[in-house]
Amino acid sequence: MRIAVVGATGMVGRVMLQVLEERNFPITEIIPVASERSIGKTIEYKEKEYKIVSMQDAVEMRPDIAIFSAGGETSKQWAPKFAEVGTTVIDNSSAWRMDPNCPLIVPEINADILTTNDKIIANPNCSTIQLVMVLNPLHKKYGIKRVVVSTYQSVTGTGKDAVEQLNGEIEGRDVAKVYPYQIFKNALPHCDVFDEETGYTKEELKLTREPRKIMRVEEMNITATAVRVPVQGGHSESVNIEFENDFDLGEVRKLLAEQEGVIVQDNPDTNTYPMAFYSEGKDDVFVGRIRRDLSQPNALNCWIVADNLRKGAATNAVQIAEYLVKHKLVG
Ligand code: 2RA
Repeated sequence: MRIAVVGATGMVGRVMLQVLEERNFPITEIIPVASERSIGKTIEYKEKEYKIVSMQDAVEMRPDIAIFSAGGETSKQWAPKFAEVGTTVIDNSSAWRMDPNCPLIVPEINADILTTNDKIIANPNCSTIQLVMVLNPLHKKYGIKRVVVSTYQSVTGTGKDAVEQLNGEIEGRDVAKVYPYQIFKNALPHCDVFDEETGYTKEELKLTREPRKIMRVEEMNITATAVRVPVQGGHSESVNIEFENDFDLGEVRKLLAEQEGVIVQDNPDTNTYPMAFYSEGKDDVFVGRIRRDLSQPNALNCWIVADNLRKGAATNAVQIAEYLVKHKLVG
């Protein structure tokens, strides 16, 4: 397989290359693509140097798959150009996620809808992926009526400039260039930009819309508040789920434990619960603090954590690529 990684020098792009190598993806050639200022530099993949090329050069090289993490504008402009030459694009931006002609995929949930006709495949938002990995098995068993989610999102979701502010290292960095306020010793109820019509941020609207498309459930109501916190390891989410029907807590834990890609960490007696710090570098979605909602029948609370750069972005995209290869949908 000839694989282009578009945005190869960014935080997610670098993790994509790492995950491709770790999982020994069947690659004959890596085509790293980055901004003009990086063209000509090299990246290392499996102890071999690959020169960074321009977007146009990468299109002309006709890779089998192009995995994008380069922002929505770049995806809107270049994903169709790759598709026109027969490349299958897996895009990590929000550009194509709600496009009715583009599948939005979490492999453990809906990869079965993929066909050879899908030339632009959208990778969901990081906070969506970890959420639906828990919602889906429970919805299939009990039917979900409503979800209320509050997120506690790592600064790695913003990028390397934000990470430098994590420890208050804001000398030489304009705080306002990254966030409207310092993130150090703070929490900002502001991820992405505000939507004028609803007062939600775009991050919150992604959480209310993407799960329904992935899970193929139109009537599931979701509301969200997305908060940025000075954490590096991953995103955390406090989730309240109201079901159509009653449930057995033991069965809930069993369903989640049996879900591929989910690990239940849940024992108050031993202070066992998921934490962002310990999720860093891992590909699983961790769930704990599972308990009935004492204020509402047929409802429960839980706490969901995942590394937003891995299962929340790079690993999910690579798993989509693996599915395409396994089912002979590319190459
Ligand atoms: C964030 N989910 O965390 C967004 C984009 N990675 O900022």
